[in-house]
Amino acid sequence: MKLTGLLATVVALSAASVSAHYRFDALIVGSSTTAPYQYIRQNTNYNSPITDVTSLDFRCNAGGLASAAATQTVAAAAGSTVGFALDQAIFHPGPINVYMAKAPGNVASFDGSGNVWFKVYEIRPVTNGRTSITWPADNISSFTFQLPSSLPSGQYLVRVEHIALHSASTFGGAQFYISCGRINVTGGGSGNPGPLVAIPGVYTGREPGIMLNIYDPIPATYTQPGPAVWRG
Ligand SMILES: *[C@@H]1O[C@H](CO)[C@@H](O)[C@H](O)[C@H]1NC(C)=O
Ligand SMILES: *[C@@H]1O[C@H](CO)[C@@H](O)[C@H](O)[C@H]1NC(C)=O
Ligand SMILES: [Cu+2]
Repeated sequence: MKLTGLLATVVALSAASVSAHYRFDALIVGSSTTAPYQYIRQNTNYNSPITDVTSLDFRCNAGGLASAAATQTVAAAAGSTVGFALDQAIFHPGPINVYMAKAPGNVASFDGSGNVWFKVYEIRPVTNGRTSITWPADNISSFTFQLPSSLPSGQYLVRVEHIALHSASTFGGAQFYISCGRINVTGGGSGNPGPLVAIPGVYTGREPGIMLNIYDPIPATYTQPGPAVWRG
């Protein structure tokens, strides 16, 4: 009995530590951090990472399409500052990409399928001729960026991915930490965001910035995965 109880505790504790990954759980609008999962679609996998870039879960994380109805939409003016906050600091090395997709109607019923996603922001590593590679996203608990002022008004999904690269030297080794939020862009312009990609579809998993060894040898350069950032 005692041993079984102890084993159960050990199993529960190790499950807890496996599940204790950082999550992008809140949107930042202007200078306010919103409540966890108020405007972010809740996932159901305790944020064990997504590693299959062709999976539907790659779009908005496991459960992220099903939780659409429970999520609210926050207003943010084109040209204003938005961002993501995490429940704990990022603790794996890797870059960040943020994509947005405009819903044809109400974002509450938008599943983000099709060639609808453009990149709006990225955080790249800093390389130094094979002597070092550092990751500005390491250890951060939030980040913000500016929405282009020519971004058209309307309702959008905004999707963040942190690509953890500590075991990325083999296919499928990169770990994606993903969340989708909902923003109603107001006061927008007549820009034409692009290039547009599908998610999943944007990556094969064999990109030089997804399947690589970041330790030995230290990469001389790094190729950020995905399309160029649309700057409006
Ligand atoms: C991360 O941040 C914490 C708290 O500010 C600090 O103690 C720690 O040294 C930082 N770690 C890295 C790798 O920068
Ligand atoms: C989005 O903003 C527009 C303009 O303020 C407003 O009319 C509309 O009701 C908003 N929609 C949502 C879903 O918040
Ligand atoms: Cu991990």
